[in-house]
Amino acid sequence: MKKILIMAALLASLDCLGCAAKPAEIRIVPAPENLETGKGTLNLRGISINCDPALDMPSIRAVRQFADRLSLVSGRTSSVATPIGLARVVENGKFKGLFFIKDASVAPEGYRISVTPRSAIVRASSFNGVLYALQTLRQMLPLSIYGTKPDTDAKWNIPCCEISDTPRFAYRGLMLDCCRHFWSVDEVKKVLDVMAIYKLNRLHWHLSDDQGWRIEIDKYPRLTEVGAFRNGTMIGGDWESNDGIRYGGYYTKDQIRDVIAYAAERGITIVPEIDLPGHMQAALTSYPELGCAGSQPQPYEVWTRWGVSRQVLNVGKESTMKFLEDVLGEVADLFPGEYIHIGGDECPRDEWKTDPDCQAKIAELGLTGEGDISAESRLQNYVTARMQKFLASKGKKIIGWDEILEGELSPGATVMSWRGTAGGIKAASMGYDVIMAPTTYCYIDYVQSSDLTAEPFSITHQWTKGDVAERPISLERVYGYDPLAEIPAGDQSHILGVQCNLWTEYIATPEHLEYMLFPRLMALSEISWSKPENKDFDAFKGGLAARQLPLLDMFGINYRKLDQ
Ligand code: TNX
Repeated sequence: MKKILIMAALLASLDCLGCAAKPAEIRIVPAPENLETGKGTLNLRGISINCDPALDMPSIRAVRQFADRLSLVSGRTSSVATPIGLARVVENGKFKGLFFIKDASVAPEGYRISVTPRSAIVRASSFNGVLYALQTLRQMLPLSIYGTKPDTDAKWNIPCCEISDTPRFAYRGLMLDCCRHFWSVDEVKKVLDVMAIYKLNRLHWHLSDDQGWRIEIDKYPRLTEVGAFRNGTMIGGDWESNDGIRYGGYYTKDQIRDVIAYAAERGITIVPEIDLPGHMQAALTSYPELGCAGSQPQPYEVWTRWGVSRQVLNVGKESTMKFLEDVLGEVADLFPGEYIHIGGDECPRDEWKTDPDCQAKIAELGLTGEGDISAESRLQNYVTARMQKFLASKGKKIIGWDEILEGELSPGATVMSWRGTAGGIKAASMGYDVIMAPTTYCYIDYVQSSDLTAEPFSITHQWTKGDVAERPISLERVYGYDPLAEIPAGDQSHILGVQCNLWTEYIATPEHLEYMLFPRLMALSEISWSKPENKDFDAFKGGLAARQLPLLDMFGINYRKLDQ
């Protein structure tokens, strides 16, 4: 791609960009694979829109929504027709208008846009491809295309250009921790809205943890009656404190179905996570019989502090396995995606060492320790393998945090590399699929600049002595990550993609959540979608200032200001 900056003199009249005097530069985020601009523009105001009837209904619906919005904001109606034989008509090149054509030769999720002064032709093979073409078109239009008020002063032109675009990775994800702090359905939808604009396609929804169980499970009502609420929360970084305020919440199955459908309309698949067999204190509080003998302290309580709880599931009991299969069964029935995340991280195995059921299970399975891998560690392998097999019977594949790689892991599991990149590199070399989400680049709960005095209290403040953070996860740091760096060429096909994780121990309000998400989410968009040769931090940052951050302002979304 020669240049991804579109000199859009046509946008010069846009008041909301505050740049009426000089031509605005727009830079599509994420940077497309190929974009060549030509001479002239095409006016979309009142343009007739034609959709290939071979496109699926969701695609046609998405085009209609675009047309309705364009009609509203531009003040002239654009109607959508679905004439038979459209593809052939377009081949003749004689017609005026905006055309959406199904073209099987376009890569999955990819799209092509060809704009002349008479017509714009969009080609895609899939629903996501159509959505992404529409997102790119929006980014070429005045900002008011995202609004709901007529902006008849604006020029509804797009530049003549040729775009062909495909994502670098199939998995472009964000993890949202709804356990440490709970985020309403509306807040989750707000995040999905922005993810869709930036062509992200997976929301990893962290739904269970020590500090709260967030998903309704019919067979185990106490998970939400009891496990969804804690009696207070530690204050700031003080481990011994407790604000004494009951805190919690959960999603009903109907709410979850609503979020799944909302995400699907935006091309986003939800990956639900039930974190097991550690991070289970909320479940243990709901059903203490799932715990280990002698577990202390008693009674169990939904945790009011952060950190790694030593109280874990008693996986030696068959009844615990049944609990897990029942829960995962309901989760699998609810979520249509192919992956269920089963956690697996940070499971201290001390309780298993003295629990008679766990020791009996270890003996029954003939598990022995070897080198770094203890018999208890192998017991966790057994749990992972059983859940993997159970979920396979429901047509689902598992993802686990990189701890699942310790010991033995059955083929077909996907490893999410979080403790740096080493786990991902190793897993890929062993033939497992991998999603890269290393703390070193992708942990957006970490602070965004080294000056801790200038940032809201975060997990970095908690763990750093003094006022200077050594390795902030700045916008530039996220942007600079290449998920394929260090991966030998032969293993690269196993890297499904990349994800940023937003853990929320120290994030209690939507404003703070948004501050941590943006604009780092746009950097994630670019590292997951764009080819490295098309990345350019300065141009990206310029585009944020000129266009993407004003868009967040328009939506009333908070974000961290750019460093000068
Ligand atoms: C580690 S990442 C965790 C989380 C914490 C996070 C804080 C992972 C699999 N486990 O439980 O919230 O660190 O950054």
